[in-house]
Amino acid sequence: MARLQILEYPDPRLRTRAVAVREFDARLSRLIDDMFETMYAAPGIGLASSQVDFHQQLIVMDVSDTKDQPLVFCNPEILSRDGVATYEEGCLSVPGIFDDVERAARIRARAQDRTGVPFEMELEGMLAVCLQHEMDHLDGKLFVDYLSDLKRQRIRKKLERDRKDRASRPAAERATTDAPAL
Ligand code: K2U
Ligand code: ZN
Repeated sequence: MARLQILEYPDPRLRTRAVAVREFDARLSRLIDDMFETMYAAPGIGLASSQVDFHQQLIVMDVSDTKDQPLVFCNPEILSRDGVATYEEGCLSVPGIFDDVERAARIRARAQDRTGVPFEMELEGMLAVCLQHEMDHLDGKLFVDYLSDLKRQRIRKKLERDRKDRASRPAAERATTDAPAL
C-alpha cells in the first residue's frame, strides 16, 4: 500500500467533476487500499478520489473511534434527504480551516461496493455529514464554497502564504515538521 499526495485548495484539479467508475478491477481495489492508508494517516474520517487526483466517483470513509469500520462508496447517489443539521467541518484539502456548514441531517444513499455490488444505506449524524462532504468533492465542490466570498478569499491567501513559508524552509526542517504522523 502507499500514502497518496492530497491536493490542496486552491489547486484547480480539485474542481474536476468525477466520472462514473466502470471497471471494478484489481487496479481500483489497490487505489481503495491506498486511499484508506492515506485517510487513516492524515488522520481523517473520509477521503474522496478527487483529493488524490483520481477523477472517478469513489469515496472511502471510517467515522468509528476504533478505526475499524471502513466504508467504500462507488458511484454514490442521494435518494432522499430529511431535516437540516449544522456541523463544524474541516477538509484534508483545506488544512487547518474549520467552519460551520449546513447540510441534510439524514440521507438515504445508493452506491456500489468495491466489487460493483449495489447497496442502499440510511445515514445520519457524522456519517451523513461526511458522505455529503465527500460527494461534493466528486462534483468539484469544497466546503469553503459554502462560506462568504470574503472568508474564502482570506482562506485562500492564508493557505498560499503557509505553502510559500513551508517551501522556503530548509528541506531537513520541512521533512521533520511535515512528516505524516506514524
Ligand atoms: O474530505 C475530507 O477532507 C475528509 C474530511 C471529512 C469530513 C469533513 C467534514 C466533516 C466530517 C468529515 C476529513 O476527515 S477532515 C478532518 C476531520 C477529522 C475528524 C472530524 C472532522 C474532520
Ligand atoms: Zn474534504
